[in-house]
Amino acid sequence: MLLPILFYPDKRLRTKAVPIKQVDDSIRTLVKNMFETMYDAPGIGLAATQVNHHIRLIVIDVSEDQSSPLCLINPEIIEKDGDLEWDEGCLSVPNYYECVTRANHIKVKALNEQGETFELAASDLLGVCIQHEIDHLDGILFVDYLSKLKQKRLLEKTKKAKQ
Ligand code: GNR
Ligand code: NI
Repeated sequence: MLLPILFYPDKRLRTKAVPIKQVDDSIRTLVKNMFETMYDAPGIGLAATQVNHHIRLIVIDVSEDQSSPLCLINPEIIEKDGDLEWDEGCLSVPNYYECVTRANHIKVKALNEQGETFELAASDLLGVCIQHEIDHLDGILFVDYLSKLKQKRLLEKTKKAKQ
């Protein structure tokens, strides 16, 4: 089932997501629908926040052929190192791309769809994407890192597009 995506500047994108207590079938159904929505968009990541579920769950696939689905529940960055600039986009901010500086190497700890803990080392696009998605769970958008002037221009552009 495709889920509707929230668009900037929707205030619900600012909600802080709560940890998932139990990884059950209702969570697994949401994961399935989030993958479907992400692949359909198409995007390389999707946070539950973006589909108006305010729980700590993200799905990612940075491959070109949908071969590397990754689901992270209650993700936590436990190590960060180095700097990396990347031209980022967001399904909640359509047709807008800007360069953001992130950590280049991260180690993340999370639960999988079975509720088991795992750790993952990530860098480059995968690392950027994980950091972008965890930000969503904290109500943060990549545009928050841009200058006030760029944010003002984006808001004006967004208002124009709506009319
Ligand atoms: O599809 C997406 N592409 C992307 C490109 C560069 C940096 C981050 C991303 S994530 C984005 C999908 C999305 O909005 N996830 O929240
Ligand atoms: Ni996004």
